[in-house]
Amino acid sequence: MWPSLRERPLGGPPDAAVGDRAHLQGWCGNRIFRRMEPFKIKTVETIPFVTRAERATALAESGYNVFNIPSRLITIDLLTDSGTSAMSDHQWAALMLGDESYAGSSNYYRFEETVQRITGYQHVIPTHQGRVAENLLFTTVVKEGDHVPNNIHFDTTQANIEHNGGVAVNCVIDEAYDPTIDIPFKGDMDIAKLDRVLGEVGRERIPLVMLTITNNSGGGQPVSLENARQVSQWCRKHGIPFIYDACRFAENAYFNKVRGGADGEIADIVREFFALADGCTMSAKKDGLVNMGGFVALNNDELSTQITNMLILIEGFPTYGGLAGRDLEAMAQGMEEVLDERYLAHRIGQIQQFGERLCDAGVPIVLPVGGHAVYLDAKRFLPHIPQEEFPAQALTCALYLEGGVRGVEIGGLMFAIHGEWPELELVRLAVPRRVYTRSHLDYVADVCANLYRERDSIQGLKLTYEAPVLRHFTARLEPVGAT
Ligand code: P70
Repeated sequence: MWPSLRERPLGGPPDAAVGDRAHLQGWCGNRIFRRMEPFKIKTVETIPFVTRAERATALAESGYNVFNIPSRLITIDLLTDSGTSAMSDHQWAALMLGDESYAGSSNYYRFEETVQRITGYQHVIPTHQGRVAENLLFTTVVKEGDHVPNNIHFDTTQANIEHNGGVAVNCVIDEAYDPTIDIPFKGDMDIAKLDRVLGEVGRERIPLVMLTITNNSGGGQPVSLENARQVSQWCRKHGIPFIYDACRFAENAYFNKVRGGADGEIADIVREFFALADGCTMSAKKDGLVNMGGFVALNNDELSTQITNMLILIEGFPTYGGLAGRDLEAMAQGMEEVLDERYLAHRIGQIQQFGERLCDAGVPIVLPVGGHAVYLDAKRFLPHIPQEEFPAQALTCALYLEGGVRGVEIGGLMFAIHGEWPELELVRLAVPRRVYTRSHLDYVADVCANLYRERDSIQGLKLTYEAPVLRHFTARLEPVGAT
């Protein structure tokens, strides 16, 4: 039985010697202390404070879309954990090792060797971010009418598949759609759903199966090693390539260590995962701990050649792929640092604790707490707002107005694109890596709790502009009843 939020085993590094809540607590010899950041601060950035009146104006001018608000008007920015990490001193030092040769930069070779060692994949194709890796892969393998299963596709993956005439199919376990069900690996793929897709369209129409670790659209939930094995076996049986969307691979591995299913060093668990598949796309803006970067890594020679040819067309020469040499060096360093178990214990613990504070205040969130974010459940937060009036977007705007906190809607605005409304209406509060401390997140929890007490005053929204693809980035809205 998976224990309740406060009692569940969380694990920690082998030397922790503190029982089962190590990632909420610090460690030093055999004594237990409160958990602390396993780093100290070398450079600081002033946080903007703005008045409520200024925030109200900014919100109206943004078309009730927080993507349109300038960052100088944001107090705590939880829009995304992507490209927002603080780099380490070693990463900043790595930038000075930039070798900006057009061809054969030494930074590429370090990067290639690092990714090969971490993933075990032979071919390493750098891109400037994750969606380009997806674009390269899907334009190469997806044909009109093809179906691509995933646990849940993220918006850019789905859009890239559809842009190539394919159909993105979500095959996550049913439990993922109920924010109240608290099970350890809610990102797992439902193999019976894979069978169903296969039965409907046939093997030739499935160019690959993806698995997103952790499952971002479903609450940042991990995928178990056991489930990855099952997906791998299924793919091998049917001769279908298996590719990870690996943005948060290290967080996913850590969850497997503390929630059961895998033992040993994080690097070994990571290798075990990658060994089950044929390759991955990666946005290194997440677990690569850089502000820009990504890659495709693959074993298949022919596919890699095709993708590399496309890379030259749209990104650049294969040894830089849309990045400066120095960026490749920083990315290689980040890929190493993210495997540090002490860092991961801090990271996962920080978000767990943030989630606990919200639960204590009665704020409805997705359970269990995921890896990179806490997700507010807007359907339960704002039951008086019907889904057609974008409750999660209304809540996102209210959070900004209340405390200058920027989250992001993951609900109808992002995903209701073919007249079908998604099951989940969430506001994601994504935590940048190594950027905010406990007191920043305590402040956000207070803002959420205040708003929850005054939830009845929050109004729904209606669209005044939408783009044909990925509309949430540029949409404009206004409060229902405004005109
Ligand atoms: C996020 C960002 C990016 C992403 C991802 C998965 C599982 C691929 C990508 C694309 C996007 C975002 C969302 C809302 C606000 C800001 C940014 N996810 N696969 O925050 O990677 O961005 O490098 O092209 O999560 O989750 P890239």
